[in-house]
Amino acid sequence: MRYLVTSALPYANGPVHFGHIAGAYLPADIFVRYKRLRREEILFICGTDEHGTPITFSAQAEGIAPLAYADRYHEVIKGQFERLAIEFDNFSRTTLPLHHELTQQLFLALLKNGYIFEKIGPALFCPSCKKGLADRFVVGTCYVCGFDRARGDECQKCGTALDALRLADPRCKTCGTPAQKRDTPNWFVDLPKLRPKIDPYLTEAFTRWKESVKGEVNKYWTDLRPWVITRDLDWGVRVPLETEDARGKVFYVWFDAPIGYISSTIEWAEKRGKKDSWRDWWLDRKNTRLIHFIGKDNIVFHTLRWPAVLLGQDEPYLVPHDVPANEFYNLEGAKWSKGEGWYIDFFEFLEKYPADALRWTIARGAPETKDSEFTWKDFQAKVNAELLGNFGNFASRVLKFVKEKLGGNVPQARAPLVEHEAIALAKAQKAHDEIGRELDRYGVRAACERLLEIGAFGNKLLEQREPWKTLKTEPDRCATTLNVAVKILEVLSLSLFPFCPRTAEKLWKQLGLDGKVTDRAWSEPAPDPAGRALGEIEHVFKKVEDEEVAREVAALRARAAERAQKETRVDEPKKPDATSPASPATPGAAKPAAPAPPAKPADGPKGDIAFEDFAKLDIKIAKVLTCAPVAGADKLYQLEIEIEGGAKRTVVSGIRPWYQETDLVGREVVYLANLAPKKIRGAMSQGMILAARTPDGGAILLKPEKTAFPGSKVS
Ligand code: B3M
Ligand code: ZN
Repeated sequence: MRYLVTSALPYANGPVHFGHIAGAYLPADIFVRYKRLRREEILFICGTDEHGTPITFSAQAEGIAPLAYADRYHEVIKGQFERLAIEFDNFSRTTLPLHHELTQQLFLALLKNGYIFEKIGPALFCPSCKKGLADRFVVGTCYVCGFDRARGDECQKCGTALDALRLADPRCKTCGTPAQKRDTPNWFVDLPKLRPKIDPYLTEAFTRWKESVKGEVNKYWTDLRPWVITRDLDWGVRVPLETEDARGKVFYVWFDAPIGYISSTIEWAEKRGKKDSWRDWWLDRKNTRLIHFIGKDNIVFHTLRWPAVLLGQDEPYLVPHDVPANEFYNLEGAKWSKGEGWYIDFFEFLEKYPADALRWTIARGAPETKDSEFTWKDFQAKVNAELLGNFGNFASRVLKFVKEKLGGNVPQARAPLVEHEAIALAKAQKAHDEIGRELDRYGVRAACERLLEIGAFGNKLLEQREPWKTLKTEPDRCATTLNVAVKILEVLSLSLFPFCPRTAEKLWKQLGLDGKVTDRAWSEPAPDPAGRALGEIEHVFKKVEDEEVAREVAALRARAAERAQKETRVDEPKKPDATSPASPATPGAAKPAAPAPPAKPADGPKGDIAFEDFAKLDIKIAKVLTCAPVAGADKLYQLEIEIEGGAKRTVVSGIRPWYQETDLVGREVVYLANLAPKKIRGAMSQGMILAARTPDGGAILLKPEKTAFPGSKVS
């Protein structure tokens, strides 16, 4: 059997965190490594998901183009996977032209087959920004759980994939204005019409899928509705129709994203110079199984909508065979949140600790059936008691003994195996086989437990046989014990490989084995190690001390408390969280607030400043593109301005009493660009427009004397 394994395509919108890794990447990598050792034919596919509104937001906030933003995070994320030894056969991008073409082609096939219809219907619109409010451009109250800041496409509290039109109190995310409904054409996948294909597929798949996945599917399967797949946006895959209605329409990111699995495979095939070989994978239903590793918030997209898109094609595309979705993996009792300071910096972490320590900790606590979490204390326990105390201890006892007491070559088993030895070896072998069976059914956690047993059998054997005593009294016995211990250590290294590949490779070398772990197949009988010279002993893990744990936890809490404080300093008071405290809390609310940093006196002595300080101010010319009053604030305008290179920024400015909207649009202003962004009346203000004060408290905007270009530096 061949396996086409995918991990969810991460949004190129920031680095991935341990939660993502636990959900979609590490379990997949473990599975793939294991299956390769089983000599199964595998293709492991991923890439970045580069469309969608979150990326346009982030890019806008930085004043750069979405593609430039995606470029950066594509590289960052790719680097993260390399650091973690998560090795895809191909890591692609959904902004590749070949992906756009394929998406359009699959859409057209659905259209031709009658599974797509166009309909004019209401969509949300912001009267103040004068634009359509797709997905995350709108916030409102979730109709499932009541969370009052749910995003238009998905509730970040209860995880429901939402229909923005059904939100209560929808408002524009950018300016806070209540959204209006406006009729606009859109294209829908006719899921009800695809039912004759979907029903038998799901019925059959349900014989395999795990309960949590079936539960999620059931929420949508009974009440199948047409799925709207187009948006009024300028970032995404264009709808390939020449009609007036299709102008300015792109596909919803969740329509094109899973197609990225196919386009990544095509890219892989092209790189190998065998362009058409992707078809051997995607169009061979009989011999290939498609397996999607994802987090639970992605279930409906992978189990219902995506298979529907595939089933509506002419060609016999694979449909998902298994969808081993994982629950959430939190951090110290709360959800990961960069904004709220509740995160661990990935790269800093890996400066301090080996990647395999992280892989092991996450694998041990993999959120397979319920949410789990990373805690520093648990990390410490896993490293100290398991990687060091169990595996490391066993390895170093065996290797050191052979090196120091037996001349460095693995001794022959010169006496018949006594019961302890025979049992330990048989049990280790059995645990190895069980690890395989667990991994065949994606049971990473259970597999880890079997692995610990192998180390424990080894350690116990040494205690029972006490080779340090028999060394003098019964050298043949001693040799036999060590021969067996080396065999167990070899089993351990092979078993460990899917979980901690770099550590396993190091052990392999220390065991004096040639080549790589992957040269040995999972079930291949090992040759007798007798006579083999061991390699250099190398220690992989270091003890994690209590002080480190205390320091890290304190730093995490302090950062979150500081962020929470900043939040309450901005103009808008922070709304209390609407959800029950039983769910993973939001960081600011969950943690005991750290003492506030001492407040700086508002009017300190006003001394001279150094030129370096002045040079820090990034003042430049900008051009006002749009201007809109901020609802409920009679002094404020929200301006969209152009800075260098056509980049845009949003600024909230208190000049409304002195300027008409029409006075502002098109004019040049002087703009302080690197003022820390601040939330003002619900809108993020990036920087500040400079004005002179008049004696009566009014304001006069500054203006360059001659025409200057947006972005010209003021110094
Ligand atoms: N980018 C969502 C996520 O990262 C989305 C997955 C796409 S998989 C085709 O959670
Ligand atoms: Zn909700």
